Amino acid sequence: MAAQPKKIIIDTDPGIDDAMAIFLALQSPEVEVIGLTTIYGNVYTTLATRNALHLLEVAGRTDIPVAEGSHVTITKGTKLRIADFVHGADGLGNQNFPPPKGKPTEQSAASFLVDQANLYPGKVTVVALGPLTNVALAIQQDPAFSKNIGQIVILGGAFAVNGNVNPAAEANIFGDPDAADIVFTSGADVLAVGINVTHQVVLTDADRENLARSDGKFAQYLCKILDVYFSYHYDAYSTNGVYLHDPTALIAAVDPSLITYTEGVVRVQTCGITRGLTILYNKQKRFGEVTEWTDKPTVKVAVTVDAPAVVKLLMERLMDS
Ligand SMILES: [Ca+2]
Repeated sequence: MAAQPKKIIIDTDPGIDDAMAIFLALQSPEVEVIGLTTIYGNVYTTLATRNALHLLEVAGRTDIPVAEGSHVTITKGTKLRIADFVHGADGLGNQNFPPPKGKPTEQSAASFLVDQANLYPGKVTVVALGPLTNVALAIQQDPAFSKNIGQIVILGGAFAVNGNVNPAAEANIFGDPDAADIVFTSGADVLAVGINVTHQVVLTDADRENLARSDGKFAQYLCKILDVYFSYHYDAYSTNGVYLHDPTALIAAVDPSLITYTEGVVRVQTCGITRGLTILYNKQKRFGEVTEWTDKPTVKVAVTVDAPAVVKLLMERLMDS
């Protein structure tokens, strides 16, 4: 008998690569999407919610609930960094899609996360594709959350490489470094997929052309929204391809055999010029002094990825009917 699909909740700030990851999840028999929770990042939270509802309507999956997340950081910060210059003002490639018909649940994202973790202890994976405010709020709301949640797969961090907001920080961690530090030190089963890994996974112009020729369920929709994302990458990195950040993290939840990881303690810098920096202590040295990493729980940090296999899986599923 085939294994039961893994229940996942996608915490998301759609976002062009979020859209790819959500569609990929919906096309993957290995996982059952039991909800989307929304967060600011690529757009403000209100628009993230609207886009999440819209994407589920495009997919014909309005049975999946959307719970709206926090509009401010865990420290109640309202000065948010919004990456609309990467994804378009609407977050979805400036396509001016009509507003969705659906509405989010009455429940907040954090309460939804807590409830689902209690309902299915050890069985729910959160795939966090934006700043970690909602997940940190769930940890604060319920002391048992970090034990009850199955795994938290984080797209975030830049482990021993430059960031993508500035040389120190990756965007999702930079969005709420205090929340990220809470999640990394929570004791939950955390797997972080950082840009040291996702920068190895590129969707090329040739892949996009294949997508354009496909009559797969999501192919034409994605080709439309990808233009803005390709333009940004050309301007920022001089490449004719785009990094598959969010889909790679999603695939780490779908098929963990496509990545390898190391284990250690991760702390996040929460202030100063290196705000958002993620530092992994690999436990190879026993420090004489007590440090900020001492006695903190370990997490998993992805180190390698089978990039061709990730792109192949993504393309197959997005071109599927
Ligand atoms: Ca995202």
